[in-house]
Formats: sequence, structure tokens, C-alpha cells
Amino acid sequence: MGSYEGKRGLIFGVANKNSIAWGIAQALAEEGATLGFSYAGEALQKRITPLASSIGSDFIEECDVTDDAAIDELFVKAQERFGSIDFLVHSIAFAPREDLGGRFVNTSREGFRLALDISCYSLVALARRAIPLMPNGGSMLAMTYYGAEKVTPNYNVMGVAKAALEATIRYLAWDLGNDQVRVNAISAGPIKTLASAGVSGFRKSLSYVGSVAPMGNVTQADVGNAARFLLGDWARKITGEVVYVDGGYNIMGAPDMEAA
Ligand code: 0WD
Repeated sequence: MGSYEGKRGLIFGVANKNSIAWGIAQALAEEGATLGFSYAGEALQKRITPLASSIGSDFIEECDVTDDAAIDELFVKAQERFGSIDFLVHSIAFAPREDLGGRFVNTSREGFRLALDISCYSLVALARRAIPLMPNGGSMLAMTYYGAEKVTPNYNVMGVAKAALEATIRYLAWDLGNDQVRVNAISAGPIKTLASAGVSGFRKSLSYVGSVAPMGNVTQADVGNAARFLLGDWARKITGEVVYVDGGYNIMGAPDMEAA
């Protein structure tokens, strides 16, 4: 019997089978979790429905996280369906393509606002609605990237949004601790997905990181395995943390120039 038997949770951010959120969903489903999915934009429904049904889920609801009314509606539906939930996965990010390359100083006001709203504030908005559905405590998980801490050219405004997201993780962890709700993030190494394809030069940075990281590139399944731990009872007192699943890339200083 899987360790998530009888546990229920919501997953935000599956866009297709390459999404990191899908890797997490598969890992949790393997452990017996019951999952509900939320996606942004009608176009995605056709792609998500077969994925969700392949792991026995038929809770698939549209929700644009920039829209408070849509979030309210989603949580009403989740409460009707599940009563209470045990976990929530936030695997959502967006920035206009023109702000994911070139000079950072040219970031537009609207691009900055959108990136922070969708990639960071949305976690607060979702957490606030999830708390009443977690009367016995629970766990939340968001996705971040090393570009939050160190300059990663072209990641630009998304690096700033991820820095804000990592701070948000800590403030939420503090605020929700009394509710027995844990909040953590996984800082994943680069993985080819729809979102990462929007960052200029992504392909080259994926291969660079793969060559420098002690254990090379990571996969959706690697992130899923860490999520299995962090969202579950084994991680009972772990909160406010950013856990690297990056093949060890973040421990490296200058690369080995002899090998280069
Ligand atoms: O290398 C990577 N792929 C890494 C991704 C390394 C480290 C972290 N991450 C993060 C991303 O920044 C994001 O937070 O992981 C998370 C998931 O990203 P992903 O799996 O790489 O990308 P993708 O499959 O595109 O999922 C992100 C999804 C959106 O996809 P699209 O491609 O349609 O923009 O975020 C969702 C959407 O499904 N999303 C929204 N959801 C609700 N409301 C919204 C929105 N307004 N905008 C985007």
C-alpha cells in the first residue's frame, strides 16, 4: 500500500506530459494519492484530461491564477469534491518572452508585474484558500530555480520573481506553522519544458549545467521523488526550506577548465 493512501491534494501547473508538475503527480499517484488538477486556459484541457485520467483523476478544473474569482471558484469545487485536502503543489510561472532575454534593465513595468503576480503572488492566493481545507494540517510545495540566488543571464525578471517566491515560502512557513501546514520549495536544475523553452539560450544552458553538475542533468521523475518526500509525513518538521534537486550544480564554483 502506498504511503499517500487516503491523502488528497491539488496540483497546479500541468501543461503537458513534460511539465514538472506531471512528474510530481505521477510520483504521488504511484503512492496512492488522490489528485485534482488545475490548468490555465481552455487549450490545455485536451492535453491534461488524458494525463489525469491515466492516473484515475477526473477533477480537472480551469483556473487562471491572476483571477481571484476563478481561484475562489476552484476551491469551492475542490471542497465539494474532496472535503479536505492534505497537500498543494504550485508549479506555475510566467513572464513575457521579451523579458526573458536581452538586457535586464529593459524589463517592462507590465512584464515585471505579470511575472511577480503569476509566479509568486499566486502562491499566497492559493495558500489562503487552501488553509480552510487543511483542518488537520498539510503541506505545500512550489518550484524555484537557482536564478533566484545567482545571476543567470536571460532568466532576468524570472530570477527576481523566484527570489520573491523563495522569501514567500519562508513567510508562509512562519505564518502557517500554527496551522500545522508546511511550505517548502524545490530548486530544480534545468529541464526542457514549455516554460523553460521561453528563456533565451535555454538549450545551451541545459547542456552547460549537465556538463558541470556533479551528477549531470535532472528529470521530472527526480523532482517527483523529492516531492514524494517533502509533501509526505517523512518531512513532518521540515518547513520554509528550498531543497535543491539539481544534480549538485549549486555547490560548484568555477568549472574544471582542464576538462573544458
Ligand atoms: O528548467 C525548468 N523547467 C525549471 C522550472 C527549473 C526550475 C524551476 N522550474 C519551475 C518553473 O519556473 C515553474 O514554476 O517549475 C515550474 C513548472 O514549470 P515547467 O514544468 O518547467 O513548465 P510548464 O510545463 O510550462 O508549466 C508551467 C505552467 C504553465 O504552462 P504554460 O506553458 O501554459 O505557460 O504554469 C502554468 C501553466 O500551466 N501557468 C498558469 N497557471 C495558472 N494561471 C498561469 C496562470 N495565469 N500561467 C502559467
